[in-house]
Amino acid sequence: MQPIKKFFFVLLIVVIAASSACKKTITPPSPYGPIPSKAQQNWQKMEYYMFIHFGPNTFTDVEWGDGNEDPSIFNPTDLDCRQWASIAKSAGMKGIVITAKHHDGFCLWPSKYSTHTVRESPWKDGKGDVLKELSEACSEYNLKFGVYLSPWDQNHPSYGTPEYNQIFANTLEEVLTNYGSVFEQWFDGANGEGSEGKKQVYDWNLFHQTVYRHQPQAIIFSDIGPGCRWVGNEEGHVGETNWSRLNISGFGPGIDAPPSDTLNKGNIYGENWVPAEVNTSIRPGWFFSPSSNDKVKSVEQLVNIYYTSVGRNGNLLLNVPPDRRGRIHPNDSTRLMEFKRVLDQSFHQNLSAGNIVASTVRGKLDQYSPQNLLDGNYDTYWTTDDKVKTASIELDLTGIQKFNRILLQEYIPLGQRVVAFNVEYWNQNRQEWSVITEASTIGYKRILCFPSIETSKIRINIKESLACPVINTLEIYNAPDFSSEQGNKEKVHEGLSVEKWTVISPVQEDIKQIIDGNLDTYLTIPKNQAVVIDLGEETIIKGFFYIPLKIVGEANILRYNFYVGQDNKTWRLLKSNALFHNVRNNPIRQDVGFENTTKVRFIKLQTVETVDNNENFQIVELGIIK
Ligand code: FUL
Repeated sequence: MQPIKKFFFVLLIVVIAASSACKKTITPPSPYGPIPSKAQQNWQKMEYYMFIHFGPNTFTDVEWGDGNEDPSIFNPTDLDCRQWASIAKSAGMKGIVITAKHHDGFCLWPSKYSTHTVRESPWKDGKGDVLKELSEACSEYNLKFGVYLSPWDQNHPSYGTPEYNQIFANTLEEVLTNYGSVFEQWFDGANGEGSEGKKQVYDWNLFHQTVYRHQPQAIIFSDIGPGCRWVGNEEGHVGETNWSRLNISGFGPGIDAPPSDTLNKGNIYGENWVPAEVNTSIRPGWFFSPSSNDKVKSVEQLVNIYYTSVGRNGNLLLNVPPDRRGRIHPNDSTRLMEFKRVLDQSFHQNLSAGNIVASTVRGKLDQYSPQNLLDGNYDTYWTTDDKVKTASIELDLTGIQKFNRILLQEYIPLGQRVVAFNVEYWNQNRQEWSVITEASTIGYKRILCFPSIETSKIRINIKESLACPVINTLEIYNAPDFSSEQGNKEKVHEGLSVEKWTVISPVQEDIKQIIDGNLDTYLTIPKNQAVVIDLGEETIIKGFFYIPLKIVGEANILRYNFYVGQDNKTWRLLKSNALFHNVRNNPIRQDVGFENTTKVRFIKLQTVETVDNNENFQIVELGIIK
């Protein structure tokens, strides 16, 4: 080879070697830890969808039916699933999950494995099928369709026997094969008693296999997933720190679930990808009740829930229970539209444009440039070299902007990485950077809320990350302030002359607090002490209420006896060993009606069982319903 040719040959080799070395650094970061399946990625992008609680409880004013309800009570006068779907669509929701079967065992479809179904009801002469109507309405409105099915079944005669698991799997199969594609299978972990106190050991393996056989893409919800997880409360908030990772081995749904706090935050080094789904109701309870028509959550409450769910890396499953006509009540639909308007106003104008630079860019390549944060493309991202765990991005907004929200997204197909970060703004007066807000996790989506600031520059500092940060979106908004006037302040003892009442027992300091109408105070009382109230005069009552302490898992009353009397000696038992429904997970005010009105002077509430068998019980307020 001539020397000159040899020179060019060597040069070529060097260039090829160098460029292939370069190529190494441009490979995307490897996934870190567990990552979401394709189905979980699609599910996460749904963000917000509707829960429908509908069934016998809609007509009986209870939260948990006991399975003895006569199917003839299920008779909606004007059921219209297209109305539900059109409201969900206009509200910006992406799907609907319906309680196909709740704990009372009543099937909203004519199941051949049960005799307690719509077929046995007068609705449409027993020829109706709510699942058929809803699944069709969902496809018409381009919404995804999902199903809630409670394994706990207080009606089915085989509940509590080995045969039941297969029967439940058969009903599952019916639901998953007759109504098209199901995006989410919602399993309630509740595992109470069936008729005659029978208990059931659930065969979760069988249930899961049945789901995956018929709907392989379905996301399975339970306390511990595997598709998505409960957040440990029904109030509408996941943790400010929220890992989509969870350790599930050794745990199970229901009583075997990890502690609520773990479900709320996830596990930083969790072995499985089990993202959070925040389920809550637009009303205090899950089922419709005429008494909650004026207790629909305010726009302010809904907006807060949005920020503590979607804004914290969780999906929002918002329950909107249809009324006895089988339609969504105007109070709920109006509120949903008001809420949607606030969301639209808040997020319609993205202010994140301008010159963006990062302290470091993977391989110094355009492919990973911070410009990707602003391009609206979900699949392009800014990232750094593998060894980098702290970094900053700075956005020059080219002019002063006013804003109060920052939205960030981590590119979760490569796992969840960021542990801590903050946001700073350029303080023009002081000519220095000032911190706006500090936060922990990002995940699929994080929205930070802070008082409006005006500035020309912001900086995001990733302060700790488990692996090199991979961020695909940065958006900035100025959300409007809106009035919080619409809140519903509960009037606890409305229309009653509570000043005439005396709490005779227990004798305890501050005992008056349980009848003072103040929801901010509560008392702890030993379980063996009954609460006795002298109403001061003979009063005609049709029920009573108990307000538990509003904390999940608190030692509230679970089972009770309720007595009335004309004096403080001879008692008439009106409720024996009765259950406050769902009080562990959703400790809201419990209204209990009697069969007949009754004239009384004294009332007595006796605790039989507390949540988690605590020795004491909590009471915020006790009162009567006239
Ligand atoms: C709970 C149930 O017990 C409630 O009734 C409701 O269905 C809620 C969504 O899940 O576990």
